[in-house]
Amino acid sequence: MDIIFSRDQLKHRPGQELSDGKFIDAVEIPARAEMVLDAVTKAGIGTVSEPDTIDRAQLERVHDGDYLSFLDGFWKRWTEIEGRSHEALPLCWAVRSFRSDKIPAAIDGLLSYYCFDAGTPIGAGTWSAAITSAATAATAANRVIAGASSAFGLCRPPGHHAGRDLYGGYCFLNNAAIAAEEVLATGASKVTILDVDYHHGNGTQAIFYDRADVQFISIHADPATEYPHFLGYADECGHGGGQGATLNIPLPFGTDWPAYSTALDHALGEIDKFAPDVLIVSLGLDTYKADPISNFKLDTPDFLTLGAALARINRPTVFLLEGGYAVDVLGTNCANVLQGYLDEA
Ligand code: OKP
Ligand code: ZN
Repeated sequence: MDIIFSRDQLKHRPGQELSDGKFIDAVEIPARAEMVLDAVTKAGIGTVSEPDTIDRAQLERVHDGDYLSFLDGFWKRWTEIEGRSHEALPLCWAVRSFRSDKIPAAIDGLLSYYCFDAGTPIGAGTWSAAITSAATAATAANRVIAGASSAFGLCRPPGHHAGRDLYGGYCFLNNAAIAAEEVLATGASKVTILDVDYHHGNGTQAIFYDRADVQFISIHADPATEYPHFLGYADECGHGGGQGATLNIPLPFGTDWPAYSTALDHALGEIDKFAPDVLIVSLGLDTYKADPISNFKLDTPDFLTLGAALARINRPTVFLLEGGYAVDVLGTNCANVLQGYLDEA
């Protein structure tokens, strides 16, 4: 299986994030990617190659142009015009009685406008890493389009929380959505994005909510009890032409493999019915029992079983890394999914 990665993706180095009401050391750190790279290489999953460059048109299939320009120019403005050198977080958001149709002029207002949480700092290398992560996803998609039966985009930062003009949840560009549009641009008619990250992929869902050509299925912690809190309930099924093309399977704290496996079987049955040309897996490994910010109970061997189950879909498959913060075991868990897939494929 081709593995795509660039060391430019290590340039995003967040220091601190707000979590449970206090600042903690950021968990979405460069070491995550290095651990995954090391493990997939040692496991013999495949050879690693650099992503192709990604152009603005590929990004604009998913993202708003003003949003992209904001992110692209942010660090220069923050440092050279505002005279700040610390990483940036927003302070207030346009909730309920606030207007959401006004785009502020001030940089702090813009941060609040384009961001939805206080856990996703922007620093000097953030844009470079994010755009390279998106390029990694697009390149992995292109390997499958070119005929490979599978590919792994070692994306970092992750993407599934990022919306058309919204970042948060450690995500800036929606890697899976960019990969899906890449596939559709080559003439494929249907793509499924299966999101197995512990957290609901609110960005991916929102981007494709009214679309019939992209099926979005997510198995995640119940938003009533877990981040991102405001999307991912079972009654969200798509809208308009996309009615029925979104499936959310929220699960309670403490979910272990037997219960997870039942949810997965449900998801796989729906994918079979949809019969996509390509399957994209938003591969979060934060369902692991010792993940520092999560509350499911999957164990390391369960990830082999997960990979094998995905192979039985029997479709060209693009794996894209999302979350997973138990850094020491993250690489092994990720390699297990890919190994389980290859053994079964
Ligand atoms: C990103 B991905 C709760 C802190 C939550 C944000 C989590 C973002 C997860 N104590 N912080 O889906 O893995
Ligand atoms: Zn997650």
